[in-house]
Amino acid sequence: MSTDGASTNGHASKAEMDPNQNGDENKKTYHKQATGLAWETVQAHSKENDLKLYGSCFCPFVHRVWISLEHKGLDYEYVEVDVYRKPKLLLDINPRGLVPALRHGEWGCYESTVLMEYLEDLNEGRPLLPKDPKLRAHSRLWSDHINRHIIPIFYRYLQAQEAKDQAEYAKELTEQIAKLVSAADEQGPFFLAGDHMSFVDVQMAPWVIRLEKVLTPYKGWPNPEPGSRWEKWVRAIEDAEPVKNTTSTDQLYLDSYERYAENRPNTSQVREAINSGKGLP
Ligand SMILES: N[C@@H](CCC(=O)N[C@@H](CS)C(=O)NCC(=O)O)C(=O)O
Repeated sequence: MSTDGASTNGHASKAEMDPNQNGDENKKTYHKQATGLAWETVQAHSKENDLKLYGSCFCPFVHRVWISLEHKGLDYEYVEVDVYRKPKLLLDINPRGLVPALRHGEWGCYESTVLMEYLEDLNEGRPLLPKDPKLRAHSRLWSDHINRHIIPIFYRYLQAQEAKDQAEYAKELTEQIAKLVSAADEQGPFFLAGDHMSFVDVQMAPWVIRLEKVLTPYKGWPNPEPGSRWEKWVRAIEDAEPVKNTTSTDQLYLDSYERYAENRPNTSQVREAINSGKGLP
């Protein structure tokens, strides 16, 4: 596959246009192949394997599972799918047609948090959940906070077209992140004490990356305050090898999220859920 083809640079020729472009070839669309270090990781994991991650390179939910696989150092195969054209091999695992999906031998499953738990339960490679039951519950509690209170507001804010709404959602996102940070170990740099990434860090990492690479350019989301605990955490996440090795170059995120930033029709199930006030898929 070429790295600079029409379907990988965010533009597409008329014949290849995606539904979210709504017939306008000048609109950027989602990338269909990772770039930068993430592309190197795809290539290093292109060989047939019993454990397969079906993913789309721009997707933050996929990013979670991918970071987990890299953190654990498991053998796996990364399979890129065009999630809006829903190949049968994806629908066979996930009738909802969402990525990430995982196949392990004959068995398949989906939902990013469930998949992270599954990989944890394999007890192979570096764990992400701590041993202590109370710390495990603490990790699950704050993962739930991310899923319920941070991710929906991230999309609501990104899709908001009115300045008034953007200001309201920026405030709410700031408050929800502040709650998460206040639950983190005081020193860090990660969520739990000690110098290692764990479950909550991986749950949050894809959105840490997209705050800077998507929400800042499109909606003016501010950089973390210098010297703050939040800044320390953001830098630790960005510098973690499993995160770096699964992150593409900035342009991929800029192009892939233009449809959300413009709240364009035919973008995704996530966009529809936000606009109709329903829970995320
Ligand atoms: N709750 C799911 C959400 C996954 C999800 O929304 N994935 C998006 C891509 S980022 C998707 O598959 N969209 C397909 C569609 O909108 O049809 C999870 O945590 O895995």
